[in-house]
Amino acid sequence: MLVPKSDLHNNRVVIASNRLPVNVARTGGQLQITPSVGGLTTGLSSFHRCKGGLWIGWPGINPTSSKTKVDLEKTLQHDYNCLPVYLSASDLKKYYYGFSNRTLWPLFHYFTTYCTFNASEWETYQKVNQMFCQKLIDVVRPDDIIWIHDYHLLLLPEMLRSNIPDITIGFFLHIPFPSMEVFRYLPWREEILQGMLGADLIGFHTYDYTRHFFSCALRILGKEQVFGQINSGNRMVRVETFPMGIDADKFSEAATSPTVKKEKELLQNNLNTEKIILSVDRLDFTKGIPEHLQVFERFLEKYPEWHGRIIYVLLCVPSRTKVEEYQQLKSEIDEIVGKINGRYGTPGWQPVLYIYRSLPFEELTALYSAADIALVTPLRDGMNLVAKEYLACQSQTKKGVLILSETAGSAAELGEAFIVNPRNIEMVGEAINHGLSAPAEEKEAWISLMFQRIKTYNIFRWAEDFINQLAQAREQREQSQHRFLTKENQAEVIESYRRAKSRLLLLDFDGTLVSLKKRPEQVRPDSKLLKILSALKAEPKNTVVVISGRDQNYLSDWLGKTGVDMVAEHGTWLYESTGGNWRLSAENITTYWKENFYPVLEKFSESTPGSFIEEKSHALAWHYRKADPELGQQRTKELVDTLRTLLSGTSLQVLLGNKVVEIKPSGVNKGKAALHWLEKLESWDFILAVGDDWTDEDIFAVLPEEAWSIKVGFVPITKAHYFMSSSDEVRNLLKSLAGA
Ligand code: ADQ
Repeated sequence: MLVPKSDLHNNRVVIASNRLPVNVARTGGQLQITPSVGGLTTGLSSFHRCKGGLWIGWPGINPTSSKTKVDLEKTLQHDYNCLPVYLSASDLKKYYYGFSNRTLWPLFHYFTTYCTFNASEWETYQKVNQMFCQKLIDVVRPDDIIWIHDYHLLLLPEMLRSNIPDITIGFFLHIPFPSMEVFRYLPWREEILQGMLGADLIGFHTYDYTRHFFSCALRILGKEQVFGQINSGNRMVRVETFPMGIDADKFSEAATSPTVKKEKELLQNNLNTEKIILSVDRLDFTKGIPEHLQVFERFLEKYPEWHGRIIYVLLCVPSRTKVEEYQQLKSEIDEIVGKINGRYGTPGWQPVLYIYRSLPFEELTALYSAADIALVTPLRDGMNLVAKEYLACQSQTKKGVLILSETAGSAAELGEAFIVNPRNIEMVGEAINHGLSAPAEEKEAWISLMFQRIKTYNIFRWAEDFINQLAQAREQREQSQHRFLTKENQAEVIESYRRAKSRLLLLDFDGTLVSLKKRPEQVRPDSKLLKILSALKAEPKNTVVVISGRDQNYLSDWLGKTGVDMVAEHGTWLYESTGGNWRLSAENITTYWKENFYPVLEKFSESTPGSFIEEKSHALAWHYRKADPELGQQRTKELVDTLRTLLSGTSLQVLLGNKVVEIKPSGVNKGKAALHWLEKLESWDFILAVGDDWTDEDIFAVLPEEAWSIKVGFVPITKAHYFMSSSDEVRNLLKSLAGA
């Protein structure tokens, strides 16, 4: 693992999220500032308070008078380190209630039938992301760390990157990243992925979300991940899993504080019950609140011995109250609560205590510490911090039981909880019953183990971990940026070419002189390229060699007229213009083996639609460029495993190229071929080697230190000294050399 040279811990962190950690509302003509609710802000606020920095986002209000706006901005900045982005009612309607909460939120939580796909809302979503971008551009300093949060701002990383290319950007998604099969519904899926890839580091709560993101990047953008990184133009983007924590000590200490103890006593006296079950949720369809109630109703039906002895406290905080589905959900919940209380309640016992508001911290922690069972069973949840907050509040008494949904991100960390399928009403009811009778020592053991984990990987460790990884990503980007061939470097190349008396140019073909196409047979060198190659060849001081994986016929047909030297089939065949004939690079190269291996490749082709075999004179290649990318990767692993076993003890080797697996005689590679020319002179005055593929690494490996070696496209590991972005850039450089 790379150790960051530049530690980012002293740099200012600028957080950007839809909502600020405080909410501004007008009550009785006065502006009231209160903490915002919701997992993102409650979690991150502790970090922000401790770290300082700046937080930009929507304050919850759009004052009409510009003086109020300015005054509020001053107060927010001075007292809370916050900077407001004011949004108009129409922007909010389309960007927040619309695209964010009626498209992205339901889609990412697998509620596809709730999704609307509206082009005008999408436009506003882009516009608001642009507004956040402008706000950041106005205030950021070059050394700032920009930390963008959540699904409202998925386009912001790339927008900011294109305006400030060198800025350090982290992005964290607080909700699930859905599987490819669901994500692909989104009409603007490419734009969303590209938007996220503007960051240096992208973080998700669980490995499943990370896996889904990789799969979408591969299938939708054709971008493969290599060691957890995705190539995005001239940069690598890291993608990592960071399960978000809470300020565990704050909750744990609060639970035993005198104020909270008093609150708890008051609560217990008022409720006057043997056992308490508690749910704490934002009122949202993903949280499965009607299902919680169904579970409790079924529990009462199945276990009548608990009648009059247990109360279910259902605490819901109002959320997105302007969205129709949320209003309907609220009515549904009201109705079910009424039904259960009507059916089972008695003059002295009300089974469900339903609270529909945000509670102050002390009351919330009192409830957490009084509850015997926390029913945390969302239908789908990115992480769910309530589960962790409950455990922290139980860390002293250790009397509680956590029932946790398998579809909440936190289930990946909290394995000692009763993990349930939230839609299986019987299963959850039984878990409640077991939880109520669980032996004290078992409960103690479970809570101790889980609390230890959330105490260690708390919100501060989580943020530190993210910032550390971001520092490494930035370091890597800076190092790699230095290796892109700048204008000055190009001038040096041209100058050293000009001065040289003997020059060797070793050039790969596909992806280097011409850009890659889905069907290799469609690639034809155009007249401009042929002109450049002819001009370079015509210069007597030059030796120009095109080193390719293609066969001799293709190269002769298309490049023969330029007079350049050529290498076909990755070094099997050599052609020197002085000799005028193709010849094998070594005498002992055989072909009899092909008939044994062809059936093996045939089997893989049959089971991988879209893949095909190419038979070369001395090699067999299995191409999967047109196959399903994930299946292609999987089959490649299987094929390589199979071939490695079959090839051991033979004089053959397996070569992995760009979406191709090739079997060929061992000892033949582009590097060996390059040596043939390199060794022609004791020392060349000027050597240039350019290639884009793994197979070109063999050329870079045999070059003397002073050679100019250029990799086309960015990869984290290469033996080449420099990078160029595209084959167009390579051609421009060659054109300049030809003219020099
Ligand atoms: P949320 O969907 O808001 O967060 P969650 O993680 O459970 O979900 O956080 C809810 C927060 O609101 C908790 O801190 C809780 O204490 C607080 N809260 C809930 N009801 C309350 C009430 N009545 N009074 C006071 N406070 C209340 C999103 C994602 C989650 C992810 C978080 C953090 O949907 O999956 O865990 O972000 O990344």
